[in-house]
Amino acid sequence: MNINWFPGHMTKSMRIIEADVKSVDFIIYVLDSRAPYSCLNPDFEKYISNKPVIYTLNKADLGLKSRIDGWANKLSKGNRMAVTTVSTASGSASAIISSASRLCAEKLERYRKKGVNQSIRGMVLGVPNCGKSTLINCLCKSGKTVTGNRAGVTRGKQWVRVNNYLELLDTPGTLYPKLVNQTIARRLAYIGSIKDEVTDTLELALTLIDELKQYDASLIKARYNVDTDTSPDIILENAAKARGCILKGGIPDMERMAVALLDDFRKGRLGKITLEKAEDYDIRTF
Ligand SMILES: Nc1nc2c(ncn2[C@@H]2O[C@H](COP(=O)(O)OP(=O)(O)OP(=O)(O)O)[C@@H](O)[C@H]2O)c(=O)[nH]1
Ligand SMILES: [Mg+2]
Repeated sequence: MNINWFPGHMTKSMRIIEADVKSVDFIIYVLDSRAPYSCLNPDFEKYISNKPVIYTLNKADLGLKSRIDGWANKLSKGNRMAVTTVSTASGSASAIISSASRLCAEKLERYRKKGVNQSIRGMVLGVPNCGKSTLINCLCKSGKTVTGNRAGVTRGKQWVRVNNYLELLDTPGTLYPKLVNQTIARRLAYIGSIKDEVTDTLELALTLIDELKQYDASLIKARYNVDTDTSPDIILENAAKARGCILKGGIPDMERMAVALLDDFRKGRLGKITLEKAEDYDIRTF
């Protein structure tokens, strides 16, 4: 399976980002805490250039705290800082608003001294489905943007006022034109940033089992009550049998079990999982 997904609307999104980035004071770069490295889009770097960045390790409720903290430390450098968020719950907003105020303190002070009523403006970026629109709704405590549990919900840009001195631009999730690294592509698919229709669900579930075996096999054993000292296809087959996912004639329904396993991972039913460890990656983009 070779995963690639860069539909026409993403080319349009990149153009929106390129055009509007010039008029913003800072960037909120949303990452999914389950695979932060895979969410770092190298194509964003040329647009961000020297703008201050708030990395948001979102969906922290689904990730492993120690690894998320490792990423927060690694990504906080110079005029880039990182915060951990759960956008679906209240309580994440204040960290982002205070980070934005800190990063743009000089500008806010200048506006205050001049007595002008002008807002600082931020652009919210990230791969599809990482929670950009949900984060904006969390910040302004209302459902001003449309959200949804699939990739590609936001299709155009939308300015949203958060408070009397902060405005944010929601952008459509964007990937990179060529996903050369298929490990990254698969991880983006596990977390729902690549739509299921362009992947082979069975193959994806098998590679996820392989990753989870290396990550912590006990999570699979605990969820499906199967022996994990064997190959991913036997694990999936045994999980199907244990779950009663059986076709006519007693054959395990591998396709249905694959869908169930991916759903379990996405909803956090396999436990708190962050597949990537900050120490293993060299971030050379800044
Ligand atoms: N568990 C959990 N789910 C979240 C969190 N943030 C967002 N979600 C869910 O993730 C899904 C995607 O959220 P969106 O805000 O639509 O994502 P997006 O990045 O705007 O997606 P696109 O517009 O497609 O690029 C929704 O089902 C949200 O409820 C979070 O912190 N934790
Ligand atoms: Mg959106």
